[in-house]
Amino acid sequence: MITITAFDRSPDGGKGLARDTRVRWALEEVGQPYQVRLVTFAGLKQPAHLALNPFGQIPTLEDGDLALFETGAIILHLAERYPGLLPADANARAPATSWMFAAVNTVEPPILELVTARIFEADKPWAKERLPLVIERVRARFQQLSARVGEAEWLDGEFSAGDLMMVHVLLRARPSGLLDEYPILAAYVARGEARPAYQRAFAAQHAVNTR
Ligand code: GTB
Repeated sequence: MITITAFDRSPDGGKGLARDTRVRWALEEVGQPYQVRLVTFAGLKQPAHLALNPFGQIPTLEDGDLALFETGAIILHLAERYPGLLPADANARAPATSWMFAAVNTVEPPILELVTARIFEADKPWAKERLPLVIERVRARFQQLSARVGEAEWLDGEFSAGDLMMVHVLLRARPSGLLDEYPILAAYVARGEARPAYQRAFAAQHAVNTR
């Protein structure tokens, strides 16, 4: 049985924004049952968890002999091992993995900066000057991504691990209101959230975080 780790209690209270949600979603898409080991913030920095993730973070995934960290690696592993998240043809797989990397490497960084600026640095004397710069960097990426999505349902043909990653990355920007400035992206995210696999993943993490 696959085991993942998640926050014992996510700071978002179950809104699905912590990264275990994207791994739960991938597991639901490929139809693999899994169990969850909940870890406290103190537990993340203990040797047992550091052996799984040297950075002391969730999520991790254990599958047989494998112990993985980093959601990109975890979801790529699931997508390669189990059908449902990548096309069978190798040439068609490559663009989907491009989108996975684009999500975590190109779109997620400015969103994380935004979260940092809005929440963790909000009390700094320079926060008011920095925030507009960070917002503009998010808008630039959203403009580019929105132009690419256009009228398409998904990023490149069928729904793939690239869409799963991108939708979950974008969700983190929703509380700021910036996502809703881009109706194409807001609709794209809503299509992801409407998937039954996402609904099951969301419900599972919500149950943990509202218990
Ligand atoms: N690059 C890594 C990956 O993709 O797996 C990043 C993993 C990561 O940032 N994990 C976070 C963590 O363990 C949880 S998701 N943090 C604890 C620590 O570093 O000590 C980040 C997160 C946390 C909370 C919310 N929230 O409450 O809304 C959203 C996202």
